[in-house]
Amino acid sequence: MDDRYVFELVPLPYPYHALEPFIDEKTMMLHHDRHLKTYVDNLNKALAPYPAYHRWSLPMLLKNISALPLSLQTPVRNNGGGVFNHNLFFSIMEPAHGGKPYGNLARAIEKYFGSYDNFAKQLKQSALSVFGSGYAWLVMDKMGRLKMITTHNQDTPLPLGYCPILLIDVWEHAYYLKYNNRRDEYIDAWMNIINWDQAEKNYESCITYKY
Ligand code: MN3
Repeated sequence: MDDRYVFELVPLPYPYHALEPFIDEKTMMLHHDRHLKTYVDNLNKALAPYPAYHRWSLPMLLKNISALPLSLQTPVRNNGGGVFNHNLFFSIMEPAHGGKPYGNLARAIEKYFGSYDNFAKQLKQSALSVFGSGYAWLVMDKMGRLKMITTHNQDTPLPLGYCPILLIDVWEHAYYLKYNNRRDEYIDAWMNIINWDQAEKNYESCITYKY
């Protein structure tokens, strides 16, 4: 995948039904084929008249949002953020097999959160605390420390200087069909389908490249 204009709809890395029973097939179809596709299309539309930014990667655009022309800032923030967040979100899930963090990330989670159970509890609290639409994140700060943060709408942690490791989407479109207003049940279910291999890779690349 080329991470520059013209952006493409990245295929889901598993079938739509692969996350059942935790996330239903219909939600995954709508979430990927409609919601993400709309962000991709609108990001391309917004960037089309600005060839100067066609060589910028998506993380570059998002990290340097305040350096963009004013008329580009909101569309990139909303649609560029929508593309970045969803590609990361879909890649950080996988069919459940009872996985837990391992390796360097597991050691870092123990160091900064005490234990996996405590980490899971805090992530749930964080995700419940998002008012309206947004995300709860596990990120690495510039000192290499793990932190939990929340963002609203399609904002990303990149302008804040954080490197993303994993995130949970708590927009209603992520869970409403199956869980209705029961966000807490969705979060509990979601903890079963975290792709810890990918989370470990993200952590390693945060350490190597920083953002
Ligand atoms: Mn979403």
